[in-house]
Amino acid sequence: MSQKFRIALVTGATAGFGHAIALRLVHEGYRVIATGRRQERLEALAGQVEAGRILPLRLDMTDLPALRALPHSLPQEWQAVDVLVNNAGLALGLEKAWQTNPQDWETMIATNVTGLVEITRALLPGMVARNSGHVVSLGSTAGTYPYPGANVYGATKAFVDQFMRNLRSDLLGRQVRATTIAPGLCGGSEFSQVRLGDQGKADAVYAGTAPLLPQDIAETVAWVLGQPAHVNINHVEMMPTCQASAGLAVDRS
Ligand code: NDP
Ligand code: 8X3
Repeated sequence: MSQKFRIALVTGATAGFGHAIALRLVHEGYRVIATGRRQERLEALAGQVEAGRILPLRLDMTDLPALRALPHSLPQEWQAVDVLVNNAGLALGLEKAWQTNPQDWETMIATNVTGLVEITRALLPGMVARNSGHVVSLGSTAGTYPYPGANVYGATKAFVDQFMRNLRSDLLGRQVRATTIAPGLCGGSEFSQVRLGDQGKADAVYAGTAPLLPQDIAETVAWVLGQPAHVNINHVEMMPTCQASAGLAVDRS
């Protein structure tokens, strides 16, 4: 395969944002390593584009040995990853903190925090050695604005944002960029179905709204990556026009 295309690795490319980002980055001229647990979806994604432009890679973000084996476990011609899009992640439940399943908290932390930092740690040395690269991570408005039931999910996204800001500090003086994209309400993905475990409840989240869509996130990723080399977009917060913060809550009981 020709080396003329830059290489991006997109986690969570089997659905939602990651699927749209992978396709958009192929359109932008990248070769894309598309990861997730559902191999058949990755194969189908690769089948949507010219042969050799997407490498489907089954990768569980909680499998620390597999994450730590990167990039050397990749085919040689795919090892020089220029762009890492840390997109894989999930919310589980909307219960009050004391009513949650502790295992759900562990899963969110393992995926959204531990998996994200481990894959970043695995791929950063190559970017630093080449003095070229960009890490883009999906945060969330839930990392900034608290709401009932967001407990650990929102905290994982606050972690992502601060981790990325700290990366920027470490990377000062290197041509390796770091960005967080923090969307609000976004439909067209499996996020709410995974969170609530029920398609009807998931559909109700978006009823009567015009939410962000995965293509909007993919567009933002492409914009962030397409900035001139001297520009680092630190943090992008985006909401649909139908959403805004609603002020502080007061108990009057
Ligand atoms: P989806 O549920 O549609 O997609 C989530 C992706 O993450 C899937 O490809 C899934 O792949 C992957 N994933 C989940 N767990 C693992 C795991 N253990 N190992 C590997 N891959 C995993 O959600 P979205 O596209 O909506 O969300 C993408 C990101 O954006 C998440 O980080 C989410 O928190 C964030 N976000 C979402 C918002 C929204 O409203 N939708 C708003 C703000 C941020 P598979 O199951 O095949 O492994
Ligand atoms: C997803 C957005 O508001 O459901 O991160 O937490 S929200």
